[in-house]
Amino acid sequence: MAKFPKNFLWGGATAANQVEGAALEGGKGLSTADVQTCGGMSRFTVELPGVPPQYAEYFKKMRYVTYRMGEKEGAAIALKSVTYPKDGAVPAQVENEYYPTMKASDFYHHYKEDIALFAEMGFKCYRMSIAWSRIYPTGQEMTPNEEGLTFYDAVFDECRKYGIEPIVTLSHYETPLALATAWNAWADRRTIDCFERYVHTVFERYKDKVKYWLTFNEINAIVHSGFMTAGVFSDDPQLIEQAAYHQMVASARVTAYAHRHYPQFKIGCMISYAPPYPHTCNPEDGLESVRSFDVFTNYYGDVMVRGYLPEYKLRSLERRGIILPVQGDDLKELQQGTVDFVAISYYQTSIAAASTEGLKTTEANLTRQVANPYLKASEWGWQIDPVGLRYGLNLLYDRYHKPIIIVENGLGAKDVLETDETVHDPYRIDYLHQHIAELEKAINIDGVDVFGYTPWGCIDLVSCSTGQMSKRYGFIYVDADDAGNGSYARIRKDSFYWYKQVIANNGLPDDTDSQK
Ligand code: BGP
Repeated sequence: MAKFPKNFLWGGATAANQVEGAALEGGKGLSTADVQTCGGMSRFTVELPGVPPQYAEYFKKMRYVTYRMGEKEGAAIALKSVTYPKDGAVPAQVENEYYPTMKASDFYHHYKEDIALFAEMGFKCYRMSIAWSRIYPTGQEMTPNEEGLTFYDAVFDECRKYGIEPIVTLSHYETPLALATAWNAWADRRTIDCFERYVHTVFERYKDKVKYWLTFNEINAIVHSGFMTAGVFSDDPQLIEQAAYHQMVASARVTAYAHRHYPQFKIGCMISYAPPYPHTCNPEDGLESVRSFDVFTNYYGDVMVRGYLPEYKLRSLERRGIILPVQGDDLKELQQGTVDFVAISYYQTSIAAASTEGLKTTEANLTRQVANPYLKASEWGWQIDPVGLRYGLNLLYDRYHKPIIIVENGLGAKDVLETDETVHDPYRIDYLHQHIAELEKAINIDGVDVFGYTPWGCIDLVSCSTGQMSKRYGFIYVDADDAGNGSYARIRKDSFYWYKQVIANNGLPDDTDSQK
């Protein structure tokens, strides 16, 4: 089996809110993630109007956002903004609800042990995020929280000790909650200033410890959940579009700033990548495939990589009566703040159909979509498409010709901890094996410039869509259940030893390849 490029960045990925816990320790303020429940465990019931009963069951298992409205308390489905109350509701923690991010995997207290385990696997890099509310608890302070800064100093030092390159997301699905309750966070332009203040602080503080930065995690996911991604507790398309726009202006601004002040930095954007196949060769399906890819995915990359607002988007906004809050030098800033590389999450492809009536659907990352009859699915209904990774990488590289890093990919599954403290996860090894094999072809056969691969949730953590611990992705098992019970001990799964071999071999080892 051909090898990967020399210095290829093998590693793993996590996000602060899903792994750290200690949500109110060390001076941290609550974030938007900390008012989200664990799927299926809430005392509230949220109806999703117009959804057939077989799917309604699925949505009930998703995470809720709890809120207060005067004397009343309630909940909405985090990933379904149509369930958000119309007016006057304030997202908040309420009595008798369990919020899994408060403890998560307790990385805050275990980081030394966890990074040592990453090093044992041979990680070359670790993709993680900084919790903004650990540095600026409400987002509006003028001076940072020193204890929060010290924590990440310690984390980066620990990584460096083992030669692990940190790849740091500045905003991964968590905005200080106070910004959401004050003015719907990113829907308001003032959040750009707050974000800039935070980013300038961490750039300066960690300039000798961090080289790779990502601005916003899965920035395009905002169409599914304005609250989760941008602190917008509303389904008003005007607010959602302006929040995404503000994030892209902020991304450009901090990217240009980094290029001016820290030329050693490499800044990337991060996009949730689920490239569509046309449902049939009917020209209308083909057209829908181009259209949906542009609207849901390419728009964001086009702005952050190419530096301008594309025509197709401007026309579609115009048709919907939405006005982007373009001000002053924004357009020049977008042009001058283009990124150095493109990061993606890849879990599945999608299907574009001119009409979805009567078509079978399935769950996917953050959404439900038309099912592909050629593919199998995970226990959570996410379809598995390793060839789709090669397909997507080719499309992405053709479009931008920028270096690419895959910062999320992986299989969420229920693992069993055996009495002898082992976890046998051949399904995960198989999934990753197939994706790495296609990635290798994209690099060596197609010439796509991919410089790293960090499978999602390298250590078990809280699921973003469901809030469960039992939806596990890790090479390392964390002994905790959905309600936060357990010893939180770390246990190496079979995939841990397998991935260690992959990294040591800089590619799939011949013996594992011959098993295929
Ligand atoms: C992506 C998010 C991650 C992560 C992953 C897996 O959308 O960027 O934060 O959680 O999906 O999703 P889930 O946890 O819902 O299985």
